[in-house]
Amino acid sequence: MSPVSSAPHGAVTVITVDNPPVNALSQAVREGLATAVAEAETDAACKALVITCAGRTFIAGADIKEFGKPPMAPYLPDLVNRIEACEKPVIAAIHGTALGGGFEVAMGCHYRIAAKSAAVGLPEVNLGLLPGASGTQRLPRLTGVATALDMMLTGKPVKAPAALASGAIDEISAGEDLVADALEFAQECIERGPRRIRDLTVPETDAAVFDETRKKIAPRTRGLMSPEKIIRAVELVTELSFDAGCAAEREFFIECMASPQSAGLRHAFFAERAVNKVPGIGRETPVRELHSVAVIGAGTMGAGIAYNCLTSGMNVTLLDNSDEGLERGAGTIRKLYAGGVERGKISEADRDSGLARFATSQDYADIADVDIVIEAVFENMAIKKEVFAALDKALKPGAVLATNTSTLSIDEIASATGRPQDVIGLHFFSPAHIMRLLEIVRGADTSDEIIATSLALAKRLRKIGVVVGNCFGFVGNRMLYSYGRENQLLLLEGAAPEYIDKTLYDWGMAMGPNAVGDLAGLDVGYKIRQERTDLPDDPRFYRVADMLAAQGRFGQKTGKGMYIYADGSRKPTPDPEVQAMIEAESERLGIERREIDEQEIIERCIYGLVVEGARILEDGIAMRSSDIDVVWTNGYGFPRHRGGPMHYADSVGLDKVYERVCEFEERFGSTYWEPPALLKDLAESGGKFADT
Ligand code: T1G
Repeated sequence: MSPVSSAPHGAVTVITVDNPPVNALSQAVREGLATAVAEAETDAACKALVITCAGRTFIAGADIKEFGKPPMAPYLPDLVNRIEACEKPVIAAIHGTALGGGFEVAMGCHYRIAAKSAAVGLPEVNLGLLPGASGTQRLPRLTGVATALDMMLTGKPVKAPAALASGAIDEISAGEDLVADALEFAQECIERGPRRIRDLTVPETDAAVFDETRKKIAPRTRGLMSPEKIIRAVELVTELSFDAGCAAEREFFIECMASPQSAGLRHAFFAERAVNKVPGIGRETPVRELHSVAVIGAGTMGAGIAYNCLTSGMNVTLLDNSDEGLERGAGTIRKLYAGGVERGKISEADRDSGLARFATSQDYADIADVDIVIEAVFENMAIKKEVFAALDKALKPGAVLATNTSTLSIDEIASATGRPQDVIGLHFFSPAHIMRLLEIVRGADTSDEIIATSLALAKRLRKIGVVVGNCFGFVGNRMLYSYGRENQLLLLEGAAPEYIDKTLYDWGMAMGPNAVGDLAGLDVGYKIRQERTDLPDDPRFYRVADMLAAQGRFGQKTGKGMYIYADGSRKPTPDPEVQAMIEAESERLGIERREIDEQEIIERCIYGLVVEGARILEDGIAMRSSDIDVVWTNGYGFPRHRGGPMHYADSVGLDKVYERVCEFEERFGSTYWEPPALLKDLAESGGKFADT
C-alpha cells in the first residue's frame, strides 16, 4: 500500500502523503509522489496539483533512517526536478514543519501555501550535511542570499509569517482548513501557470557577504565541515547556472554524508530520541500532574531550577533556612527574568506572570500541598537526609520527592522517608535554566509512575531526560572522575594545564578540563572527595586539584585556581606559581616528568571515559550506550559531531581502543586501566557498543 494517494477535487488533484510519524521521504514516498505527479499530468481533467500531508506535519525531510544504506530510485533531486517540470501548476500545502528534503519538495512545487502555525526550514547542518536536493540553489532565488544562508547555517525553522515576508512561501492559509484554502489558491495558480524557481533570477548579491558570513560563524562552527560547504554552495548560486550549482551541491552532499562528523551528528539525533524509550514505561503508565513545585535551597542551582520551572508555567515556592539566602535566590530569579526580557527571549507579560507565580518561604508547612519538591541543598548526605525526613512529614501523599544531588545515593536519601517509591534523582546541570541535560536517577524503590512523571517533566522543562541507575556520580560524574583523573596524572607527568586544555579543546571539547574545574569551582570536587571513603589508595589521585583547593584557589570565583583570572575576567592565564608547585610535587612523588604528545592526552582522557562507560553498561547503570553519549554531549561539552564517547569508540574501532587500553594497563596499572569484559568481548568479536 503506497503511502501516497491522489484524489480529484474538481479540476485539482490533491496528492496526500501519509507516512507517520513525520512523513519522511522514504523510498516508497518518493516513488508514490513521482507516480502521482505523472498520472495527474496526463489526466486531462486535472488543471493543477496540490501536494499535502496527513498527520501532524508536512514532510520533515529525507528519511534519515535510510542514510548510510545504498540509495534507491527515485532519487530526491530527480523527484524535485520532476515535480518542477510538471506542465500544470503544483502547489505545496504546508502544515507543521516542512524541513530539509520536505522543504526542497515544496520548492520543487511552483507555489507554496502554509497554515498560520507552520514553519519551513533546512536543518541539514544539524546532521553535518547541507541540503542535497537543490535547496542551496533554490532558496537564495526565493529569499536572497543572506536569508538563505541564515536559514541553512542556523538550521532553525522559520515561522509562516516570516517565511511569507522573505519570499520562501507565497500564501498563508486564512482559514482553519488548509486544503480548502489551497484548492482556492490553486484556481489563481491555474491562471498564472507554473512558476519554476530554477528560472528565477538570483537577487543582487554583494559578494563580500560570503567571507563576512565565514568570519561570523567561525567561533560556533569550530571543527565542523558542512557549514563551509553550505556557504560555498550558495556562493556558486552567483557563479554558476542552476543545474551546475546543483551538481556541485550534490558533490558536497555526498562528501558530507560520508564524513564521520555527519555519522556522529545523526547518531546524536536518534540517541536523543531513544532516551524516551524506557522499558516498562509506556503510554499506559500513569503520569502525575505537576502544577506546583517547591525548590529547597536558594543557591545558584536552586534558583536556576526554580527559574526553569517558572518559565515552564509552574507555581514555584523557593524555600531556604536563611533570609539572606532567600533574598539572594529571589534576586537571581529577578535578574534572570530581566536578562530574558532584555534579550527579547521573554515578554514583559511573561515575566510578570512568572513572578506572580513565585513565592519564598522558610516554613515547610507552606509547601505541604505542592505536587513536587526538588531539593538542591549542599552536597552532604546528612543534610540531605535531614531535609528529606522533614519533607516526608510535611508533604501531602502523592507528592514527588526529587533530589538534585550530583553524586550521592538516591536509596540512602530515600531511606530518610517512609515513601521511597516517590523518591527520585533529578540531576540538573549548571546553569540549570540553560543546560539541556537532566539525569533522571532511578532508586531501587522508585515507582514506574515516578519515572514516567519525571520524563514528562523533563519534556516540559525543555530538557533531555536520561533515565540512569543509582551509583556514585550516576553516569556523567562517575565518568568525569576517570576523565579528570587522567588530566591530573598528566599534569604530574609533565603536561602543562594549558597544553592539555588546548589539546582537548582543539579535539572538540567545549572547554579543557582545567578550565572547566576552575569554572565549576575546585572546592566542589575537593569537598566531595574529602567525604568519599572509596577513593583509590594513590597519592597522585587528584593531588594537584586538592593542593590548589587546600590553598583556597577555587578558580574563577576566587580569581585563582589552576589559572589566574585577572580583575574578575573569565580569561584563564597560566600561573608560573602553579607550574612550579606541580613540578615540585612530581619530584616529591618521585614522578619523572617527560614530553607527552597530544595523541596520548586525547586517548588517555577519552578512553578513560570509554572504559568507565563500558563498566557503567556492565553494571546496568545506563540502559544503552547511546544514553551515555546523550549525557556527555548535552551535559559535559563532548563534541556532538563525534557522537559521544561510546559512539566515538565505535567509530575508531573497539579492537584499536582495546589494544590501546591494554597498553595503558601495561604502563599505568590495572587499577585504572583493566579492560572491562564488555570492551574485550566486543573488540574480539568485532562488535560495537551500539549493538549492546
Ligand atoms: N527521518 C526519519 N525519522 C524521523 C525524521 C526523519 N527525517 N524526523 C523525525 N523522525 C522520527 C524520530 O526519530 C522519531 O522516531 C519520530 O520521527 C518523531 O520525531 C536531501 C538529506 C520533525 C521537528 O533534520 O527535527 O532532508 O523516536 O521525536 O519532537 O536535503 O523530528 O518516535 O521512533 O523528533 O515532534 C532533514 C528532523 C533531514 C528534521 C518533529 N530533516 N526531525 O519533532 O518528534 S536531512 C530534519 C526533526 C534531508 C535533504 C536532506 C523533528 C521534527 P521515534 P521527534 P518532534
